[in-house]
Amino acid sequence: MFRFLLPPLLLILLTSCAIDPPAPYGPCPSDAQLRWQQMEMNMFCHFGPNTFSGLEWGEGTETEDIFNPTALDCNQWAAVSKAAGMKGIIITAKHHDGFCLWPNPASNHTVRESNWCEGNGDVLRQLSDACQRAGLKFGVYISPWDRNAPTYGTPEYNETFRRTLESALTGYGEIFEQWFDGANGEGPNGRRQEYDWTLFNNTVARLQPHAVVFSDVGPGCRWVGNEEGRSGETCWSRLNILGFEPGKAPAAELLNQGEPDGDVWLPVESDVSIRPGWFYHADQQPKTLQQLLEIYYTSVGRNSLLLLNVPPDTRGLIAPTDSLRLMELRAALDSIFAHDLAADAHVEASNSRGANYGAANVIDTHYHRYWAVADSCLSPSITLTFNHPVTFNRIMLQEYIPLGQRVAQFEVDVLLDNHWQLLAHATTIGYKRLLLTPITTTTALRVRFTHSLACPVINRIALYQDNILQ
Ligand code: FUL
Repeated sequence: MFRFLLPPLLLILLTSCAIDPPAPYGPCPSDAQLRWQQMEMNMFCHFGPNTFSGLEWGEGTETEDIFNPTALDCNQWAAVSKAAGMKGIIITAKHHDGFCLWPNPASNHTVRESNWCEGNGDVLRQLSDACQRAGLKFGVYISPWDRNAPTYGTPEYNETFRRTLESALTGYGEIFEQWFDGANGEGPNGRRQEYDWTLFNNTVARLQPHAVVFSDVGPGCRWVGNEEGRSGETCWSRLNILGFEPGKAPAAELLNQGEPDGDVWLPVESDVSIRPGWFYHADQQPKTLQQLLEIYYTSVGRNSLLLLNVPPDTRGLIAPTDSLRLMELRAALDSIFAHDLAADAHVEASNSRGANYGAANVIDTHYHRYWAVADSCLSPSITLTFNHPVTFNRIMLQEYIPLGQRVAQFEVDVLLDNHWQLLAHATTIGYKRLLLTPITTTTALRVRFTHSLACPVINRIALYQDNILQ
């Protein structure tokens, strides 16, 4: 009889000894938001009548035939994006001019009405297929502002837009992100539209439950507040959104920095173009490698996802200047981040929650292993000691955001001539924080968490050397 009771008893004893993980703090990311944040860098493609007219905001009066790419090849977009290390592509399926890059049954201003491919072309089909083949995720920008739709400015338009969403979100497989622009100008008859955001968001949620919805205020992720790829030095993935909507958003600074007590989890997306314009213009040049690296540090390195726009040209191809620049960026990022100089450090912390939550987890690359401390410990420190002097100028820290964002302030010291010296200080960490420091050689590095909203939960600390952007 005891023989049978023993195993369950042991199990109960063992589980009661296991230490609980820290309880989630505040709003936390959904699975879809976490997967989205882990993508880190995606490609935006602005493509449509503006590519051919040279405008940035088409009038909506352009003839459909203006859309006439001579050598469209979405496999080339996907190949470039993949080789650059992007994880997904978002295309302007409909920009403000109203032209649809797919034969949208809710519109008469689409590829179907053009001579391109004798009216049988479908850019969304080509791109979604290309993404699937390349192992990339696929997303759509669909502008609610429409300078062509005859019903724009009347309640009927909301229904037209719902049907537009329905068509784009059902015919092309899984959509990882729905991009809603906040722009709300005049329609063809000079009227503005009262958007039914509840209807729009519900439609996306119903048809693509895993899609992250971008707008000024989400609900999936938020605009960074500028078009320069610059997230706040302090950047909380939380925001108070009550009373706001796309186009009627909180101040840019608030979008940029978020709020530690925000009522929802709303991570930041930094959208920026590789060129001065969003659409391709033959007389414009892509940003330099240095500029792109800076953008990487101020977006991905500041708790944001980077959505880098690379506009295809009038042939329907990514220009060689741009793909070359992207390959340079990839090579630079690989050379900087391929080798974690702290990977074999000896790690000790002032506090640990116990087994499974040890300090050494910060050099473990498994995402779900993290260092955690006792609930009451709000300002712990952690020390990494190296066998040999290590030379670096970049520090990467990651908070384990599935349990919320907690760290509000921290300082980094290095051991120089047997004395701890302050090297860097910063505020938030979030999903990922990259600190740029002067080139430093040391045998030990210490991070002191000086202000946290709840006990810090850290899943990674790494050191790198960047010889490109000093
Ligand atoms: C803005 C639009 O007005 C621009 O044309 C572009 O699409 C950019 C990404 O969003 O609000």
